[in-house]
Amino acid sequence: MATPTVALESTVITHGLPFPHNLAIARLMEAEVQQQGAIPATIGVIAGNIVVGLDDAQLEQLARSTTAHKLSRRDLPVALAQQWDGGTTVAATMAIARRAGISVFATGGIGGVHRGYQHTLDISADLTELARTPVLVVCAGAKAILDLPATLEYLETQSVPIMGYQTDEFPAFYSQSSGMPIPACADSPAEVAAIWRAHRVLGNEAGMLLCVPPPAESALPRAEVEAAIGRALQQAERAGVRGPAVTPFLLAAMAKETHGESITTNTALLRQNARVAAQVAVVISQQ
Ligand code: PSU
Ligand code: MN
Repeated sequence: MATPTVALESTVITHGLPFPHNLAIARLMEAEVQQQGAIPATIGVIAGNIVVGLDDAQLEQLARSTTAHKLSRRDLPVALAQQWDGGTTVAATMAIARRAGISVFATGGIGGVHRGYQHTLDISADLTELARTPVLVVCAGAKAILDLPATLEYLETQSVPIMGYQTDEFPAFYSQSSGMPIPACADSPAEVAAIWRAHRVLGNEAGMLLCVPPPAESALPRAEVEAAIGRALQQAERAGVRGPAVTPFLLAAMAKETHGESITTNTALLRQNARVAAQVAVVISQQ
């Protein structure tokens, strides 16, 4: 029996949430995984070394750092050669997890197709990674700041299976529903594990998405979130933010616009996703 292990990303620590929330949530996610009898492996880069399973001092170092880089998959070669510290995105974490033999990964919201992509061509490398790297990603959907219908279309084109966890609707990260259906629903960790197993038996090399809605008690109403996103997007436009800076800028703007409520929601869903991922990893390890 393989040891159940859950990969965790670190861009959410370096660029997704402010200190000290980021450090607290990194520790809470690890604890959730452990409580289910699985091993947490938070992945990041320290002084040019890829670390699979950051220790507590390394977690704190990244959480406090104001100079750590946001590392997507394409940034890893430079980070290694030039001895950077950095938080790995979903894309980079998936690629590293696969090499380490870890097939289950928990995050908050994946990156996706940005609103206005017709003009910017801004499509997260998380999506291309999902198309080619067989890792099961447990998330609360894609971040609501994105173009969710376009993100779903992209995943369909790339043949990435997507399931709702006890829901048949695509969650909208801060809110439980987006109004968009997803084609499959899994009701238990065992059901998720069975679908994952079939995916791999078929020889599919894509990743797979398990979408868990944020916990009801901390989810935000969609109308309120949409209004805040509108204001956050305007601020990004005015500030001329482009490229990898867009997502961190919008997440920070959302925290301000919701008076910190988005951080509470983000924390709750990250914990929940870590727990569900660990439950699935335990079943997979018994197969
Ligand atoms: N989800 C969160 N907070 C985050 C991110 C996701 O709740 O900070 C990060 C992830 O690491 C994701 C990245 O891979 O944002 C996407 O960035 P981009 O849109 O630039 O690809
Ligand atoms: Mn981008």
